[in-house]
Amino acid sequence: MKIRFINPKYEGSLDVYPEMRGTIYSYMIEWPCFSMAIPQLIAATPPGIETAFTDNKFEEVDFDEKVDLVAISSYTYQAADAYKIGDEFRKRGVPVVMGGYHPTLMPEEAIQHADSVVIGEADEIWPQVVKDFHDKKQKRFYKVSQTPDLSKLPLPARHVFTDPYYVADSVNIVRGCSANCESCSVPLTYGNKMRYRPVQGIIDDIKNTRFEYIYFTDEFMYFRNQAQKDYYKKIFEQMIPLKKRFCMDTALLFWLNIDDDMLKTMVQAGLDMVEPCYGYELFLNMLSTKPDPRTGRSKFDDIVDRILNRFNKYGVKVDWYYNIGFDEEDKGIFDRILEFLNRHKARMAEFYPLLPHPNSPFFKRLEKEGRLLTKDWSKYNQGYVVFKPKKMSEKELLDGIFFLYKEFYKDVNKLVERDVDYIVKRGVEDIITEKIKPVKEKISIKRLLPKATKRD
Ligand code: B12
Ligand code: SF4
Repeated sequence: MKIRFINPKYEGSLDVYPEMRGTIYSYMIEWPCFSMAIPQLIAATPPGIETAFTDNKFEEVDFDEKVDLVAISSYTYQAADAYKIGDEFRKRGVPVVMGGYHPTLMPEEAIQHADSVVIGEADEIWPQVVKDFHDKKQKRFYKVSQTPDLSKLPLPARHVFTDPYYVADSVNIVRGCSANCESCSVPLTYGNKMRYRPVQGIIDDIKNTRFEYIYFTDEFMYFRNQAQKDYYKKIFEQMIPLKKRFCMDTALLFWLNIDDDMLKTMVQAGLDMVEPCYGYELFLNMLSTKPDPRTGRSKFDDIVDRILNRFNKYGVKVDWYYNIGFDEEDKGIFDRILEFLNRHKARMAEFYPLLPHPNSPFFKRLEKEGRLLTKDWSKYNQGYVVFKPKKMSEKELLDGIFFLYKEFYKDVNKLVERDVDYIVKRGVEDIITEKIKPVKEKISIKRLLPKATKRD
């Protein structure tokens, strides 16, 4: 039996803006890592079954290939393509199974394009699904009733990512998020109880990575209580000899809770960059409070300064990640964000229109209020505005985001400093082959080149 796994293609968020398409900006924003869904499923596939992988972002799908089962993984922004791929294979009589966030959130929709849909985390149920297809006894739906035992996760099959475009490894530590942000689908698919993978499994997984750079796929690393801090400390201590560099998503405010000893351990373990996934709502609303006109500063500025001073001391970068378009936010938000970033001498930032993930409380509220503009899932990639913002028009939101990119990166040195290997590798190669336009002549290829990380 042969199974072909497919990761459908998706449009880069910035490729949506005509002026940005094909510029180095679009490379900069697109992260160089991959989803662990398919590597995890390949690892869980029973022995004796042949597996193959197509990453449709980089390779064409061969619809005429002779395979016994096609397994498609799909996030919402990939769903439209996932469905096309499913339809094509089914037209040719090849059975299709779908899973992932989107089919989990919209199983009745996904089943129109597949023979089976797996709802939830498939790690443990997968061998049974494969057996059922093998015996031609597959069910329409497989609903995972019990979350998998994370201590038993096999090491993901990282070798499938052979495409030279990848330059970082993804590593998953926690499943679930208790922040319960209104717009997000993580609590809906994984639940709001944080489930921690045992330290040893994570270290073994990291030892198995192929790149120097690691992106921790946990949406939100918590350091709220001692038990959480102790858990992460154990991971970071054991990472020190592995000589990695890593980026993590977190809430900046938690860093007030982190002592110097912990921060030093993280830096020794390779902490390179922090990306705030600030329970988006919470943090942004604080930021959007207008500064005191007398001082030009908000109360929040002092806290940010304290945190940033510590990061600067250890050379840790912050990538300010914004979702914009919350109900409280008016047209003034763009200037306020820019002023805030400039006040804090920020070097990196990304800006996106807020995304109502399907079936999230925000999505349902927008539907009820008649503010949802489209259910064309290919537009759910945070390049488009898919809902009507409360205090501005869709165009104002999109234009505001474009304004932020242009203004924030007016100093092109900032772009150069954003030394994510991916920009270096893809961006430089493509500048040389003239596939993309550098933002300005000033971006020096020589300055970029030495930073490239080699694959082994
Ligand atoms: C890695 C990652 C990426 C990578 C690669 C994505 C890719 N498709 O290849 C990159 C960096 C490119 C990316 C980009 C984006 N991402 Co992203 N990303 C992630 C992240 C951090 C990790 C994914 C992962 O590895 N999970 C671990 C695996 C093991 O879990 P899993 O996918 O759920 O798989 C399990 C089950 O779902 C199921 N399953 C999955 N597939 C299949 C298939 C079959 C056949 C079966 C049976 C079962 C099954 O079994 C698996 C094992 O249990 C997630 C957050 C998260 N923690 O999940 C966000 C996430 C997927 N991203 C999200 C978003 C919104 C984006 C962006 C729009 C962000 C942005 N602002 O640009 C962009 C979109 C693309 C673009 N325009 O650039 C959302 C998607 C929400 C949704 N409803 O789909 C997520 C969930 C984050 C969030 N906060 O909600 N992303
Ligand atoms: S947006 Fe981030 S912090 Fe909020 S629920 Fe989703 S994953 Fe958790």
